[in-house]
Amino acid sequence: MKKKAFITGINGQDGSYLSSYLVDKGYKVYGLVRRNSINEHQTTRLDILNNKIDLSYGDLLDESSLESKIRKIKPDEIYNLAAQSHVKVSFEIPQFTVKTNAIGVLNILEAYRKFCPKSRFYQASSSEMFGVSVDKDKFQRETTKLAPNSPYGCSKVFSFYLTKFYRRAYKLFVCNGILFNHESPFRGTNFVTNKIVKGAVAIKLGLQKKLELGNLDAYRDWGHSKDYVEAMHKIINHKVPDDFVVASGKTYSVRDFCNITFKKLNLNYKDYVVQNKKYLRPGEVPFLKGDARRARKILGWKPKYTIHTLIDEMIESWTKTLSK
Ligand code: NAP
Ligand code: F7E
Repeated sequence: MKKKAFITGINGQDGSYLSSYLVDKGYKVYGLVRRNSINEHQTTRLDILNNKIDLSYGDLLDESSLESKIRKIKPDEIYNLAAQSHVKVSFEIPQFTVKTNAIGVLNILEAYRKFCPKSRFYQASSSEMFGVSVDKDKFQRETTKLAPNSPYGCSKVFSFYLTKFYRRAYKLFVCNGILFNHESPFRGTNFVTNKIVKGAVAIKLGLQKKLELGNLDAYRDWGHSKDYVEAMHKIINHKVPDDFVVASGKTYSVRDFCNITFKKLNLNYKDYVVQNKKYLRPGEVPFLKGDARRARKILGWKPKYTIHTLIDEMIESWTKTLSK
């Protein structure tokens, strides 16, 4: 019989790559989507999957929709990817962010505990939980102290500890992937990588003159979403429930990312990038670099993309879209 996976946040960046990955592996994939007033824009990232997945309406803040779906589907694996995932936006809508990313996780954990406790549960935890904390060797790893610096980071720390508690108290198969930034052509265009690549390509094509950004001196450890959803599957299929850091182990500043991207288009970023204070945050995470040695060693996870192949793919995608 086909294994069944239930994914919240299925129409987001990771949800769509994870769906393709699991469909290719022979899973029956079910997903939860929120009702949206423009129906045709809701699932564009899932277009290539046509009728191969089963979508239904629900919300992490609506317990009854979670309970009825989990009771009916009885999934083998639950991937909780739904979140208000934008860090800057979390300063503007902190209550909604915390309700979704913290209480929402409590809601789905309870539905799982009550109605499908034999299933396995993956929680999308984040390197934002480390916040301003870095080990002496300049890496963050599973043992690094958590010091979040945004409402988003705080909400993810709550759900991280909550899932660990459900594992300990109720002996459930609950695991966390502590994922560092991962990007793709499917990334929302208000996240910095896709904003930079889209802007640089638009400038190259003569469609835009300047690119406004915030803090150019923050460092991030960027990977590709395709590699990271593979890690999610390995984490949930490990023999014991555990928590793993997933990262490339390399770090670049936002300025470096601009430099690399514009250079690939034979442009100098200094001629086009301007700073606008409106993109600065009340709290910043200045430096992220993950040590994913445990995931590599124990799970055999190995990313295929580098920052260069990631940017090349994003440039190709935006060139196609903007040249139409
Ligand atoms: P994303 O593209 O923003 O997708 C988030 C998804 O969650 C969307 O499908 C969104 O639906 C859904 N959602 C938001 N609020 C919801 C609610 N109340 N009920 C049900 N669904 C809701 O994010 P992503 O990049 O794929 O990230 C997936 C998960 O990994 C998130 O939990 C994120 O916090 C976490 N994470 C991401 C990264 C990263 O670098 N990408 C790193 C670490 C952790 P709508 O389309 O209707 O808004
Ligand atoms: O910002 C700086 C900004 O919004 C990266 C989410 O997936 O990864 C993501 O969170 C850096 C920050 O991602 C602009 O200040 C400069 O230092 O692309 P971002 P993020 O905040 O790191 C973590 C791991 C998650 O879990 C989150 O869900 O870039 N930056 N100028 C800018 N950022 C944005 N968005 N826009 C700018 O104009």
